[in-house]
Amino acid sequence: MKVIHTERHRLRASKTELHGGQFVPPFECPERVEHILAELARRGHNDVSEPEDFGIDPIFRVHDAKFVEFLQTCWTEWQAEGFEGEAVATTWPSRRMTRDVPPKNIDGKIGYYCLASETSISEGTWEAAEAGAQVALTGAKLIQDGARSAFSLCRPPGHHAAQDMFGGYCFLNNAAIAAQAMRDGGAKRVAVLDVDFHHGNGTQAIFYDRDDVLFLSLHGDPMDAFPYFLGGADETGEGAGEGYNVNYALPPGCPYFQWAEALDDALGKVSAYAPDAFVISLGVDTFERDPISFFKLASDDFIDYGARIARLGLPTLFVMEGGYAVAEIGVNTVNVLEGFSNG
Ligand code: SP5
Ligand code: ZN
Repeated sequence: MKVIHTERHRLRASKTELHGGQFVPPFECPERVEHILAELARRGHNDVSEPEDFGIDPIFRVHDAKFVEFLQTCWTEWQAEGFEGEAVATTWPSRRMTRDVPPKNIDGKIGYYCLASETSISEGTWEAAEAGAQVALTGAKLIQDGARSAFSLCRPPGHHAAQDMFGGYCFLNNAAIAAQAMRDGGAKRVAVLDVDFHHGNGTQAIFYDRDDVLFLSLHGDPMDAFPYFLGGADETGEGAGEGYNVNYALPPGCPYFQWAEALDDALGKVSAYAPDAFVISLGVDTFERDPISFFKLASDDFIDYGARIARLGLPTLFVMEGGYAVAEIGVNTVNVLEGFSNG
């Protein structure tokens, strides 16, 4: 399977994450990619290439122009304000504060565009996120050109980012940008299946009123897990998109057999939809020893579910999302890809 990767992911290297009331080193760190690359090499997957540059237009197909401009200028404006730490939101347009106008001041503007303050913005964040989107777009192009599968090794991840919101370690929605590019490149229908532990709230929001992109997500029940405010089974789409959004909210301690039951149900819906292309938002934070998640998948389970995905026989793009058990992230990720390729 072709792998797309760029070292520019390293430009995303914030020093802080607000976690349990303290600033800690971020769970979402450059070492994650190092472990995945090392495991790919160890198991003979040497077809690794650099992304092409598709420019900014395919990003604007998914994200609002003002939001993109905010991401591009946030760090400079934050420093100009005289702040010494990394850029962290502290004030939001919450309930009964919904004037819906982005403030001029960066301290207000970051809150306007932020969905979770664990994610700090720092030097290089925009550049890394932009490069990650190109990694996703390059994978989409490979699929459009006839590849059976490809792996876009995106970092930072993307599935929490919506049209005009960042957070949950995400800035640009790589999977959504890839899916939209496939549509623009001639695919009539695209299915996006999100197997990251967390609900793909951004991808859901982007495609919620559309029937040309089916979105399905398996995740920790939002009553118990981040992002808390979206991801219920009752969210089924709206307008033309009614029936084209499917959430599987799973309980704390969820074992593989129960997760796989949800997966099989989701794959049945994808098959019935008969998409021209399939995008997998691949987070491996479903792993039993993930430090911030609560599912109980073992490393071998990742091989099994990769094979189940392969049985649909669809052109499939894997887009990297989360996974924070850093020592095991390579094994778990490559297990999915090999399960798919051998399945
Ligand atoms: C892409 C992705 O996986 N983003 C995840 C962002 C999660 N950020 C907030 C995590 C809060 C976790 N609280 C866990 C408590 C563990 N005991
Ligand atoms: Zn996640």
